[in-house]
Amino acid sequence: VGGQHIRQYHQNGDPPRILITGGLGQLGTGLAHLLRGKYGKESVILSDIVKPSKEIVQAGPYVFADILDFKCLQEIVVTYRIDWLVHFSALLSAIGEQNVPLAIRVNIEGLHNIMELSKQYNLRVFVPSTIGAFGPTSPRNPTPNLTIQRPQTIYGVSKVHAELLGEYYHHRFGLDFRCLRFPGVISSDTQPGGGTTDYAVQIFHDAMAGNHFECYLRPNTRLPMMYIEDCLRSLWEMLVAPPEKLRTRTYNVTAMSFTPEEVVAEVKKHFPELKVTYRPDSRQKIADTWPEVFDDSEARKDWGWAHDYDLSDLCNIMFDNLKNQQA
Ligand code: AKB
Repeated sequence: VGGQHIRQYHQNGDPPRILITGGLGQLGTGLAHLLRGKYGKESVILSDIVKPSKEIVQAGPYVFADILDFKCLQEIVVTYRIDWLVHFSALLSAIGEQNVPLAIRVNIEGLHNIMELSKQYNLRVFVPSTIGAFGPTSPRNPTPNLTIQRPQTIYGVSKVHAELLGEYYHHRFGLDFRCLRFPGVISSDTQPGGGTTDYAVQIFHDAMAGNHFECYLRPNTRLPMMYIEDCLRSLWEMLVAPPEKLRTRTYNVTAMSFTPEEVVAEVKKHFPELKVTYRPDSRQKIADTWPEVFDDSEARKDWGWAHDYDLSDLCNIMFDNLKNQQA
C-alpha cells in the first residue's frame, strides 16, 4: 500500500494531502509547519476541537474535527481528499489517570474511528506511541523494541492497544499503519499537556523567567527524552520510509536520557542562580515504571534514524528560542 502511494506521488507529481488530528497539542503545529514546507500550505489540514488563534488560521487550513464523531471525520477526508492521517489526539499519562473514562473514550474509542476511517479510505496512518507503553515488568535500561509491555496507566494501556490494533489492521487488511514510540518531547513554543515528562519543559521556562523550579520527580529519575525537531523529523522519516525497509510497524525512537539533577546542572550553566526543590507527586509512581534508557537501534538500523540534539544542544537551543520569543 505504502509503495503504491510513493510511486503514485512521484508519477503524477501531486503531493500527499495530510490530516492532523489533535493538531493544537504539543506536536501538531510544528508538524504542520514541517509538512507544509515539503508539500505546500494547502496540503496539510490541521484539526482539533479547540478554537484556533489568528496565527494558526493564517498558517494554513484548520478545521474542527471531533475524533469521536465518525461522520465528521469522513466528511473531512472526503472534502479535502485526504491521503495520509497523523493521529495526535490523546490524553497523556498524568491527566489520563485523573479522568479514566474520558481517556478510554478519546484514546481507545477515538482510535477505533481512526482505524476504520483509514481502512475505508485507504489512508496511510501514523499514530504516536510512547515510553509509557512499557511498565514495571519491562526491562528498563535499556528497553528494547520488542519486549514485555504491561503498562500501569490508562494512557499506556491505550497505546499498547493502538500498537496492536494498527499492526493487526496492517496484517489483516493491508492498512499502511506506522507508529513510533516517543520519549518525553521538549519544545519551546508549544506546551505539553498533562504528561509525566512535562517537568523537562517547565524547567526552561522557570529558569528564563527567574522563577524557582519545583520538580515533581526525584532528582535521580532517569527518563528518555528528545528535542521536538528530532521528534518531528523522525515522524516524517517514518511516514515516508519505503515499506520494504520497515521490518515492523512500531519503532522506539529517542535522542538522550537524563535525570532532573542532570538537566538542572546543564541549565545552571546558563542560569547559575536557578533555585530548585524537589517535591515528588503521583507522577513519580508513573515514572518509576517507565524506561530509563530507550533502545532505538532497530529504527537506526532499518530506516536510518539518527538524532541531532543531545542534552547540551537541547539547552542551547531552548534558551535561544525562548530569548527570541521574548525579543
Ligand atoms: C507523557 O509524559 O505522558 C508523555 C509521554 C512520554 O508519552 N510526554
